[in-house]
Amino acid sequence: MSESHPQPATRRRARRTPAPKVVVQAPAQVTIIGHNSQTVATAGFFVGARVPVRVYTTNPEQELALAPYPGVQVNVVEDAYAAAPGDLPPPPYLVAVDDAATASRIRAWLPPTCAVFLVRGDAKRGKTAPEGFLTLLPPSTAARSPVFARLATLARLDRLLAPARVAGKALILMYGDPDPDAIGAALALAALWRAVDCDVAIRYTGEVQRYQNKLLINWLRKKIDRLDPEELADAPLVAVVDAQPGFWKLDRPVAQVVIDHHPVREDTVADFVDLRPHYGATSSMMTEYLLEAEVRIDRQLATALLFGITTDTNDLKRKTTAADIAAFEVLHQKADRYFLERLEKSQIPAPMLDVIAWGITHRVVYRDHMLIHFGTVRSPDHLVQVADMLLLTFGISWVVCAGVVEKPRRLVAIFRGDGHHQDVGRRAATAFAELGSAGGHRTMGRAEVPLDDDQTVDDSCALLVKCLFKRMRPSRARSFIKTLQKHLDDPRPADPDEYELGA
Ligand SMILES: [Mn+2]
Repeated sequence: MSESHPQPATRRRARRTPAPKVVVQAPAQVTIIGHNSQTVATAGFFVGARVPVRVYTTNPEQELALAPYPGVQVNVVEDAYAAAPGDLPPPPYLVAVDDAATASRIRAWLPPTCAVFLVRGDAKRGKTAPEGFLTLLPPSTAARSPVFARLATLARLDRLLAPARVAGKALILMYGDPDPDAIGAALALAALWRAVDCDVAIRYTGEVQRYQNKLLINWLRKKIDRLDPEELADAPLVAVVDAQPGFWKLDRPVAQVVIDHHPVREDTVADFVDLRPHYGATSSMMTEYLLEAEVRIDRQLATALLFGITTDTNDLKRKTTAADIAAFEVLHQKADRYFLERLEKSQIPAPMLDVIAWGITHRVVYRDHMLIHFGTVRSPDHLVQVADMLLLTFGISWVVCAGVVEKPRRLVAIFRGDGHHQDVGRRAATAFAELGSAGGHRTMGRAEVPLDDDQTVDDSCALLVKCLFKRMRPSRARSFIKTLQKHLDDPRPADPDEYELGA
C-alpha cells in the first residue's frame, strides 16, 4: 500500500478504466431566507461551488457577515417575513429559521415547488423537517455512521495486513476442488498481502474437477497449484479462504487467518477470523477489503472475483445481499466480459454432444415431462448434463434422465425441474424412497435404486415408469415401457472419457 505504491491507487485506476462519470449540474442560483446560525454557513457552501446566492433576512448584521463572499446578494426584509418580497427568484429555497411558526409563514408565501428546504440551527439538526420542507443535509448522526463504518473496516484491514508484514511469506489455502469464489478470494488476499511486500503462494488441497474452473485457472496464468504438504509445514503464515479449517477431514491445517462466508463453525479459531455467513460470496468480502485498501483491482482479478460472485449467488438470484450487489457493480465495469461469456458458455465437452443427440432422439414426452432412459451408463454425470440441457425445452417443466450404473448395480434417475410447476425433489422421494435413496429440492432431485443381478436393463425401464407414474393407466404405462425398451436396441454413443483441456 503506501510503501509500495507511492501514487494514490484511485488515480491510476481512473486513468486505466475510464468509467462514465455522472456530471451533477450545479443550480443556477439559490435563495436563502432566514437569519439563524446556519445562514452564513449555507451561503458559504454554495459560494464555494460558485453558485450565486440571494439572501433575504430580517437581521441586518447578516449583510456584514456575508460581505466577504462573492456572488451573494443580501436583502434585508422587515415585518418578520410576513409577505413575499417582490423580486423573489425561482426555486430552490432554503429557509434558515429555527421556529416553526416563522417557517410556516414563509412557506405560505413561497410559490408552489418541491425544492423548499429547512436549514435548522445547530441545536436542532438531526430533526426531520416539518411537512412542506425537505432536509438539505442528512441528519448529522447518519453522516457519522458511514465514516465510523469505514474506520472499523480500516482497523480490521490493519489486523489482516499486520501478520503479512511480519511474516514476509504466506500460504493461502483453498479447500478441496477450488471453485471460482475460492479462486477469486485467494487472488484478492494475495494482492492485499503482496502490496505489503509479502511473498504469497496460492494452493488447493483436492483436484480441479470442473472444466470451467480449469479454463479459469489456465486463463489467469497465475501459479495456483496443488498443495505439497511440506509447503504447509514451512509456511510462517497460513490463510484459509472460502472455507474453514474444520472442513478438512484429514490433515486439518492450522491457519492464522480465516475468511469465509459459509456457516460459522464452532471450531474455527484463528488470530484473524472474518466470517460473514449472510454474504453470498467470499469474493464480495474481499472486494470490500481491496476497495478500502485502495489496492488496484486489475482486469484478471476483477474477472475472477466477479465470476466467484456470480457462480456462488447464481447470478445474484440466490443468497444475495446489498454487499454482493455493491461488489458486483464495481467489478463488472473492470472485468473481461467476453472471457466471462466464454466461461459461461463452455459447459459441454465436445464428446457429450453425441450423448445429448441420442437423448434428444430417444426422448419420451408426457404432458410437461420428458423422460429418457440411456441403458447402461458409466457415470451418472452424463445424465445430469443431458437433463439440464433438455429442461431448456419450451413447455417442459421437468426432465428425468435415467440409466443403469454398475458397481454396485443400480438404477440412477436424475431429476431436473423448473421448481415452479413441480417439486422434483419431492417427486423423486414419492416415486423411489421405498426402494432406495431418493430426494432433493424443488429444482433438483435424484434417486438410486439397487438392482439384483437378475434384473435386466429392460426390467429397469418398467421399474422407472411404474414408480414415476403410479396412477397411470396400465395400457399407457405398458406402451411407455415398450417405447423405452425399443430405444435401447438403437446403438448408443460411447461414454465420453475424462475430458481434458487442450494445450
Ligand atoms: Mn463461496
